[in-house]
Amino acid sequence: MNRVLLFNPRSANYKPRIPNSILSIASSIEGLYDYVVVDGNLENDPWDKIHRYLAEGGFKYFGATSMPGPQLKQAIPISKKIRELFPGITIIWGGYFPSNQSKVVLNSGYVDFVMNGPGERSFPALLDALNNNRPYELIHNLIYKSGEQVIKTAKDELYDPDELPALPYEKLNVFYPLRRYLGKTYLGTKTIAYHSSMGCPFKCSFCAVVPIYNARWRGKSAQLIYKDIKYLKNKYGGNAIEFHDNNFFVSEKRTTEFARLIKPENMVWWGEGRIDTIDKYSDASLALLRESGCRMIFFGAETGNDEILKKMDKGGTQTADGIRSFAARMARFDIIPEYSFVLGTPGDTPEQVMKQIDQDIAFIKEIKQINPKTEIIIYVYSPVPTEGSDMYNKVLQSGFHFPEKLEDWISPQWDKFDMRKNPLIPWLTPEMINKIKDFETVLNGYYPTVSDVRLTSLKRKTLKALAAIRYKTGMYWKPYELKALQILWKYRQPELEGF
Ligand code: B12
Repeated sequence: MNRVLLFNPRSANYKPRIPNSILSIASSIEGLYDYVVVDGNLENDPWDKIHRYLAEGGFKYFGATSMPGPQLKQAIPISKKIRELFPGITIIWGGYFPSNQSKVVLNSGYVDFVMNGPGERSFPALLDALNNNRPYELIHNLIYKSGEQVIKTAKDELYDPDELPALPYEKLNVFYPLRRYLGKTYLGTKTIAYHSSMGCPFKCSFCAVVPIYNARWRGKSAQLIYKDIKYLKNKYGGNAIEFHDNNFFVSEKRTTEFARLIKPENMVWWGEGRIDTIDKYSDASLALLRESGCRMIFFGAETGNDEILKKMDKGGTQTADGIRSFAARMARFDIIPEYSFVLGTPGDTPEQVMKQIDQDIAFIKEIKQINPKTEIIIYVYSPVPTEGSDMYNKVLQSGFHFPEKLEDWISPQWDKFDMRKNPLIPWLTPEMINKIKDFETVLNGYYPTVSDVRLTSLKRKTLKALAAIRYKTGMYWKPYELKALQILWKYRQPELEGF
């Protein structure tokens, strides 16, 4: 028997979403292999379930997906235990973390293969090679060890998403009722998580998508997206959509075609896009997006400093002025821009880094003045290995290095690193981190996010009143009173939890 166990480790918010990574992999072996899915987001003790499956026998492969951060807390110990107790099982990891950190993953000794980016073609090809004792060295998108050497095979061209098999929603429903994945969010009571494209056509020097997709993007056609959404709506009652694409809005034609199709369905939707891309959309297109239910769009604004924007390689056309005028333009169409900023990027001296943090704080306040509905997400810069970029070179020069042992990624020191909240970055002093976090607390007090559906209007007003003096005077230092209320009211942060 060649059974396959696919594992989605628990992510930050414990709020289940349709697990698209594992479902895409499942779709590639549908009808070829007997497989089961274990979802850490829906299990109190996923190891218990996994152990019971493996003890049944017949399993030859264990496939896990992982982002950096909390998912590793299950992916690492569980893979390790499987290696100890079931040494005959081949362990394969995929997703953003192992693709970007393949060396440390393979050196652990308990992961045999890493899928480097899309797995829809390479995963079945790998299983086929292993089952038939055939060489796997020529299969694309693979990383493995040969002796002490880490080998990366060639990358496949991006697949045409329209040609990939449909996701096996019905099969997932056998393991976990699909309804449990359609959660309540700011967008609706039954929110569908959907992923409609691969990659991103840009090469921002801080982004983890770049090493994997190398500025390539392909989108599923509007009709097929609509067909899937309609199915999930009719069969399971989905009434809102979160598009999880790295960049949903690359093609105005595709976006507007989708908007026209979805408009009569009365669904609210959200996605991620680029300021300069969407600013090129016509007024008619933007109006159509809003009418079709697009309520909010996530954008990487990053910083108000044009020099840094250039270093970030944002494609050259994103500028501070563009960020400002676009916030105003979105207000005209009643679409909320959700702007994310990366504070604490490397500088030549500590004074320069601090000055930049202050300037970014001032810029964020300016944006809020231009369009108070703008949602602000603040990240502390955490490096990703974008080899060759100026920014990453600067990071390396500062003495920064990633953990050398896989388990170190879940040590208390590192486990928050990729939550972009508490990075171990040489050029950022505790004073700088505190300033960023204190400002964030005050900002979230003065402008609580609309996406927190539990926060009543009374709570909002209380937070705002309490934060007003600090926000207006710039006294962000140690805002314990606000923090206490945010903890008490379980204030949610979209950057960590999604909606
Ligand atoms: C949904 C999502 C979340 C959700 C998870 C929801 C949930 N409850 O499960 C939430 C909001 C919780 C979240 C949180 C975080 N996320 Co997140 N998230 C995503 C997002 C938007 C979609 C993931 C997805 O479903 N993709 C669709 C599938 C089809 O693509 P895929 O995962 O790449 O899978 C393909 C291949 O990678 C491969 N593959 C994947 N898994 C496997 C497994 C096997 C066995 C095989 C063979 C192949 C394989 O094959 C798949 C099909 O081609 C991605 C961005 C993106 N568009 O992918 C970011 C992303 C993965 N997240 C990221 C990060 C950093 C985080 C956070 C750590 C920090 C943050 N603040 O964003 C937190 C904490 C994560 C955690 N571990 O809990 C980064 C990772 C960057 C990096 N440094 O590697 C991404 C890339 C966003 C970004 N551009 O920065 N996230």
